[in-house]
Amino acid sequence: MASGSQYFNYKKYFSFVLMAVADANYCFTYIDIGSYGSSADSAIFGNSSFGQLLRTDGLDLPQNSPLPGTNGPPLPSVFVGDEAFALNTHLLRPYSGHNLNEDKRIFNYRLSRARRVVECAFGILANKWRVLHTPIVLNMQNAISAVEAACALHNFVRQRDGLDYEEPVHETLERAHWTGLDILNYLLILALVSTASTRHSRRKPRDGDNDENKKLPKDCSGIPRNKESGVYVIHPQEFPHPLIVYCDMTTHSGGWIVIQRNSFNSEITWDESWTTYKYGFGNVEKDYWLGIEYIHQITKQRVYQARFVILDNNNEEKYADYNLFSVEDEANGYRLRLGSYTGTAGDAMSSITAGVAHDNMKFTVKDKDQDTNSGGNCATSYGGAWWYAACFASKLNNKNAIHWHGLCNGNCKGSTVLIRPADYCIYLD
Ligand SMILES: [Ca+2]
Repeated sequence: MASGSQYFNYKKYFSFVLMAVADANYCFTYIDIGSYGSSADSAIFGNSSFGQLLRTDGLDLPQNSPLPGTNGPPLPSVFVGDEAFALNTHLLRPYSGHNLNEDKRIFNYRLSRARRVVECAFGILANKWRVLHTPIVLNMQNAISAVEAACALHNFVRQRDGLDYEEPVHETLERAHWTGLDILNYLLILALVSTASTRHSRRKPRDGDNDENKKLPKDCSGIPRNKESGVYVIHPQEFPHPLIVYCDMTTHSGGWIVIQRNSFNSEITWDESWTTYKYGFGNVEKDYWLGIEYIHQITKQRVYQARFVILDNNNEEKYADYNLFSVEDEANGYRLRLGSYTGTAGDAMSSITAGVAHDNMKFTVKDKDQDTNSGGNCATSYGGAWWYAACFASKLNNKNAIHWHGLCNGNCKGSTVLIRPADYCIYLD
């Protein structure tokens, strides 16, 4: 055994750290491997050749240039990293601490979304070379070589075969999931974004291969039914880019996209602006809002159904199914269109007292009043954003004020909103 005691980490396993930079195509452009598992995150980065080159401006980064589609000032290319990194001209990290103001919260959401590329790269890597899911029964030097080889093979396969969409990509940074894995600590994660990311060569198209993303499913109903729930990449028809979503593959035969998830004492405030509600926020693995524009883009592809899952104030799960669900475009205020109700939660979306039903309502946010309340803005009065009428029988986008008429009165414990194609075949069990 060549491994020294410094590889012996606090978990009492022999471990080492893989730190990587990934580009926008999920390929690794730099890896640093073999740092002691007992080292602090920031020390590993600082001691790596990459960290030193970044500090001394020795990396061959592209010239400063305006952001695409703007005449704005030239900006530097940046790497995005997590809290372990120190801020640098070429490195963006999240704001830390609680009680951040709106601008800082939005920045953190956007940064988190950008960082997801490298999280996905790790997910694709570990799902293809599944030895990385388990303790590696090799001496330390050979284990390091095996991981280096897996990273090189990952790039090789990525450039030729593209993304295997059939594998979930969520088991990456959630180290709690990795109970069997202590050889690798995915501690330090960076993704190269901005103009530098476009320099990577893409694979050559093959005959009959017109669209690099043609393998991506249009929604979670395109994921094979035997796959587990988790984070997947989908690409709605006619939409310019893929989306990262959570697919629920178990509830009532699966195939659902989670478009909203909220829980008691949520980490997010839900008190966001129109633009933020438009493009989404939160953590796709925890509480999040997918984005009303994306929900529209998904539901315009075909006919969808929805399930609203509500945890009442006793933590009992109830549901409301609507056999049709669509959201109109922004010009029409993202108006909600629902079909008929069945379920156990009660119909708090449509067949309820006139004036508070949400079916056929536009989407209202604190800075965009599209409700039917002539006396003011329901979102300003009651928080969050919803298909407010004058004002509500349900509201799910609130911190610790989740409401579903007849079930829980602002004290529901959680909610999840699921959508899938209306003609999705269910198992009879
Ligand atoms: Ca109003």
